[in-house]
Amino acid sequence: MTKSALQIARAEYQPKLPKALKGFVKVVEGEKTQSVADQKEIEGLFPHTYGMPILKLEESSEIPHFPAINVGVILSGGQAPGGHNVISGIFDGVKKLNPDSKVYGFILGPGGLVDHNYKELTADIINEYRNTGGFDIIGSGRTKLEHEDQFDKGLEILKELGIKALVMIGGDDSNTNACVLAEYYAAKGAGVQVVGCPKTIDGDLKNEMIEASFGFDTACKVYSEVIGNIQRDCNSAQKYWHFIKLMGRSASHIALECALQTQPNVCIISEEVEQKGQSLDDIVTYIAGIVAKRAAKGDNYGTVLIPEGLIEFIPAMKKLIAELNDFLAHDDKFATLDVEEERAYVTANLSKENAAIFASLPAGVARQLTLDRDPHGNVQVSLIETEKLLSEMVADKLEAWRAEGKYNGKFSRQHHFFGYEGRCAAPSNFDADYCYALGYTASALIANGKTGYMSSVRNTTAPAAEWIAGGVPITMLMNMERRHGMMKPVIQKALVELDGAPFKTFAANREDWALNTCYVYPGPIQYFGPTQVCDQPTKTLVLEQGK
Ligand code: FBP
Repeated sequence: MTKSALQIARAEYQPKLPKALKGFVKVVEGEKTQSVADQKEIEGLFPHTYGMPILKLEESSEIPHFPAINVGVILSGGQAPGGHNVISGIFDGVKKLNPDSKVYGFILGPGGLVDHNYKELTADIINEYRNTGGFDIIGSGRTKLEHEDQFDKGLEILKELGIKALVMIGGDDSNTNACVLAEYYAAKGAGVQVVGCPKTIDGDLKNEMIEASFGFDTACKVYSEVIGNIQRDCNSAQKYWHFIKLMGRSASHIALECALQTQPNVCIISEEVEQKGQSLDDIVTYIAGIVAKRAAKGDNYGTVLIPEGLIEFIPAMKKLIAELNDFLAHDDKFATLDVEEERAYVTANLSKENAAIFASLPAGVARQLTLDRDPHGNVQVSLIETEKLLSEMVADKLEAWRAEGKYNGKFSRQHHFFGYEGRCAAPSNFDADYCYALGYTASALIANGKTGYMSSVRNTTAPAAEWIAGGVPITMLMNMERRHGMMKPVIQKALVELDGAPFKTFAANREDWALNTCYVYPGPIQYFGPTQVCDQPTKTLVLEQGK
């Protein structure tokens, strides 16, 4: 297989580990925990895995004797840079504890467990994938593990392969599944532990114990590089407004981080839109206002960042989507209709208020809202062309203002969507190190018999040697939410906090960035060179930690 020069050089990179993980470790128990909300319900649903203590890994002078252990790994959901390093961390960790240990990968996500589709990950295979992007070592998938027959089917193959522990590498939904599975196997006395690792470029799986989900760092750096390039082009030709949609299905962490890195003229933050109760027209008026003010100075160009999940945060749209979710989850007729019949049928079955909003939407957006959910019941927002919808509406608004004599500029538009481009990039040093440490930590949790935990690595704005490794009970992150029309225990999504330092920093500067041209050009991720260029964490993390 032909490899690029970077691939060859990068294969030699040895990820940095926290000091505590360099030798042998012991597990130190901390405080008992409770769930973030709905404690009674969550405890009732997870009697075997609720309330467990937080765990910290510390250096140990004793040389432990662990029996060989077979571990299964699953990559679940959207790709995120660093997944291969989580697996190589697990592999190196269990091999260090006992060289006869084995790692099996389930193919194409959680479905591989149910379908008994797997392969043993040998040293040769692992070495091919160290420090590379992507999930192609075993592939990923979005099958939701929620039924007991799936758990039992999985148990058959785990028993057959002598697998004592399963590591689920995924986002909030997949780690919720990991917790359900851990509880089920514990209740059954199946002898299989389940441990999770926090993955998602969206950055919305975090709390005080999980500082970041892996992949966020690299993906934001890739997007910021290209936004910077567009801004330089924009500033050179001075003739286009660029509308750039950025991935992040719910939370706006990616858009906010990219704004902090590149200082665009506009960045919409969905959580603020929701808090202020803004309508689509409010957002359009805000963007058009900035276009008009810049035009008055002769600047008929600029950049607008739009988070992928925006539509779902506009309060009126949110109500509409919630009713659509409930209705479509229980309706059998919709799937049998022709495309032309769909809209009228849905409109007729919605409440008056939602029917009016649904009827007012452009056909493409309305249809997208009724199409297939992902297996977790989420609308597939990456398919909604919000960047075009907004630029179209801004153009209409500017024409209306022109007619009233309030605007006299030029408004030529370009559209971009950055999402898939960043999900499989070669992990930055931060993600390469962080992921390797997460995997290594998972192996220590497994060796110490833990189940229902998520691997946690903290203090990540300090040099890697000072990072703190441990485990957080997954039940601690849970609350009850309505999904597919039913209340379900799920990990609470971490949205952008409007009183948090990253948003406040953005809000304090956005007017200046809007009217003046203050673009920053971050350039490409650097893998070799001075630490201040190569090992920088995200601005979000630095600001959140008050540094
Ligand atoms: P995860 O939460 O599973 O990591 O996926 C996040 C994401 O990359 C979103 O940003 C995006 O909306 C979605 O996946 C796209 O999903 P798909 O890969 O199925 O098109």
